[in-house]
Amino acid sequence: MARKKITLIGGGQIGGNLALLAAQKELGDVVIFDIPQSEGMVKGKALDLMQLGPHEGYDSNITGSADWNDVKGTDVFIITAGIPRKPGMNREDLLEINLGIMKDVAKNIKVNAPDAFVIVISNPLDAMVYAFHKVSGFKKNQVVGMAGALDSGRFRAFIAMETGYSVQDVTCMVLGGHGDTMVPISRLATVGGVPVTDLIQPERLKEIEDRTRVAGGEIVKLFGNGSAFYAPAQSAIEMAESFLRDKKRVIPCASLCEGEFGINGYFIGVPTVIGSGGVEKILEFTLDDNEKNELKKTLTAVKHTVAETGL
Ligand code: A3D
Repeated sequence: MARKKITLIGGGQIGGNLALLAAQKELGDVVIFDIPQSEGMVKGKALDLMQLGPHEGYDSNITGSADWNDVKGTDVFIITAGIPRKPGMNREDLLEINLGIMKDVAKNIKVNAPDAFVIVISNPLDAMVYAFHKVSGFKKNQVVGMAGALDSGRFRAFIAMETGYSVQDVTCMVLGGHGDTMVPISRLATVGGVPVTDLIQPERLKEIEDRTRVAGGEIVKLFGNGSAFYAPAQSAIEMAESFLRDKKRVIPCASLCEGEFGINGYFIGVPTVIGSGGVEKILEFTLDDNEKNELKKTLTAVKHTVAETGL
């Protein structure tokens, strides 16, 4: 069977880690694509990763490029093109610059790989994935945003840090927009099947939820120059792997809702089945009144950012 082709649009902090993880998991051959001014940087990263192959034992072919012709035949794109946050910025502050970039990327992907599956990471995420979908005209199952996977992972990490139990046994989901209004569903979080609400006092759990909501900003502040990249890269790779290997994993992703959870016409974080058909299904479940209210609030925030795209 021919190898799959994974193209990373943007070869910066997240892009470089995506390439490493894709190769380590032998998901396929990897193209790291960036603007002409960064062509040397992505070609260098690609060569460096080829030279890691003998140590790690992968046979993935990794190349760097600034030529859209090289993305032809791509099975899955992961888009990080754009600029990241600096301290004091919220994700919405990136909108103007990243929207222009996303429009250009969407047009070029549409021309060169119209059947590919596309995972968007660039911020502000909910608006960027919306913009990609609008400009490309791709089917809704072909386009998804990575945010809930990361936000849920952060919530899991904090619960493991609090309880001292293995993070492997912590399950939970964070729904809604990728911003301070995101909705950690603590009611359904468990450690090895034991409800987290029986393990952590309500006030402390509330603090952990609050930390989860601003976890990206906590790292931005520490870095002073850029945003998180290790966990975001791994989160997107899990989504790409589920698509390429038809795993049908259920991951909170920014998917286009058409009536699910009472939401219509917006990409927002909901439990999503990812398989060879791309976004195969959104799993709806009954929310309690508080969760419904929180979801309404986060939808309002997402609508506001999407409106600013003018699309
Ligand atoms: P960075 O290291 O700056 O990499 C971005 C790369 O995009 C740079 O190499 C740019 O040269 C490149 N680029 C710019 N314009 C284009 C273009 N038109 N075509 C191709 N490449 C281009 O940033 P990063 O990797 O740290 O972050 C990338 C994006 O992900 C930012 O917008 C972050 O805010 C976002 N991000 C999202 C999450 C989510 O959970 C959604 C988490 C972390 C970061």
